[in-house]
Amino acid sequence: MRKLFTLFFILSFLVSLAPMPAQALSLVPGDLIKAADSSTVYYYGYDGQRHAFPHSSIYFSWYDNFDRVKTVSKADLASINLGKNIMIRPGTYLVKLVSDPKVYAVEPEGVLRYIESVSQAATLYGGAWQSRVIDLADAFYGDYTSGGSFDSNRHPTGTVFRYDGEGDYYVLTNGYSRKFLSRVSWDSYHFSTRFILNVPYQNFRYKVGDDIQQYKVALSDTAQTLMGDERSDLITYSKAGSTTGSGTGLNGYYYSGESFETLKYQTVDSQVNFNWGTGAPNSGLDQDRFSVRWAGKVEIESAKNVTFYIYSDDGVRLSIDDKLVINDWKKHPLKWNEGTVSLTAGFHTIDLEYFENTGQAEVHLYWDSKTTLVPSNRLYVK
Ligand SMILES: [Ca+2]
Repeated sequence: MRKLFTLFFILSFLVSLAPMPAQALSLVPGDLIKAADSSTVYYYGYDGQRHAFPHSSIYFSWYDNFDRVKTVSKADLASINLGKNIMIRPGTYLVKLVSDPKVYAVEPEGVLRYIESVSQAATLYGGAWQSRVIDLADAFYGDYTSGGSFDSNRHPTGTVFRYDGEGDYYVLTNGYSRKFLSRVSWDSYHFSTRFILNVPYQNFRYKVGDDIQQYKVALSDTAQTLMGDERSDLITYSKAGSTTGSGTGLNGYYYSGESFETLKYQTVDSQVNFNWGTGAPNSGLDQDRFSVRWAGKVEIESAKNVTFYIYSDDGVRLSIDDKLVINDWKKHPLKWNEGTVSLTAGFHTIDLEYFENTGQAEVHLYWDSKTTLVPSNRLYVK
């Protein structure tokens, strides 16, 4: 192995001394090239280097066929510096390494994120998720970087998708959906339609990013070597001025009985901010002895400790990501409860339960302070 690396080093060194023939070859960044006597295909990158596709499955995460591959002389090929290997296109295949049972999604620049469970895989990719998985030899592992698991149920950056089979195509970048304004702009990125994911709008409602109107080189750079602003188009994109989400509220389930005995009706409540006095929330319920569950997702803009405050009469329980944060399931007059939880940026499940015994009935959900109601645009029904 050491001998091989030494040889590689010497070759790289010799190659670096050779004159650059790109002009004579009239190659442009983005070209695919191979030598006449070899089957190895290279990508000619924006860094002026050639980058090998180390395996056919990696090639087919980027391209559907070999139509665009140009054949050059062996000498011309050898005179172009050899850069790093091409990695799987972000958001395409899921990867399993031969010696590792985990299944990984691939984000830009070869960041691997493991999928925690079969149910998470099915939520992200549907029942046929296994058809996206390819085996990768351990030898390629060194090209990639481990990025841990997903923070929440979102698709990897680079995923191309449409909502519920609708006509518009989007690419997901850092949690933002960015629409391709035309098929022309779509075609210039040579995204393969094989990887377009149908995303259920009810389960995933991504923040709306800027439409893709002008050519963004980072979205098509197979070698992923760009730096600066162009790189940020792919890696660190965040919509300028965007600080709020696109939520509409939580599912509200209203029951007769203090322990969710009989579901009477269901609605979407834009916030949890109710004072029913001594009355009933709805003509379908009695004024006493009812219970309500609000369920959905809450969106956190950036990772932090979040304190939730609830002002209620009577009892409440609040769970975030199935973990109890507030638990005061008792009869009581109006009072404050609070609980703090460390949350990552993104979406978290929220489940708020409330019951009314008799008399006054009131419940309000705040965060950060006792005067800031959790706004509806951070609350999602799913
Ligand atoms: Ca009461």
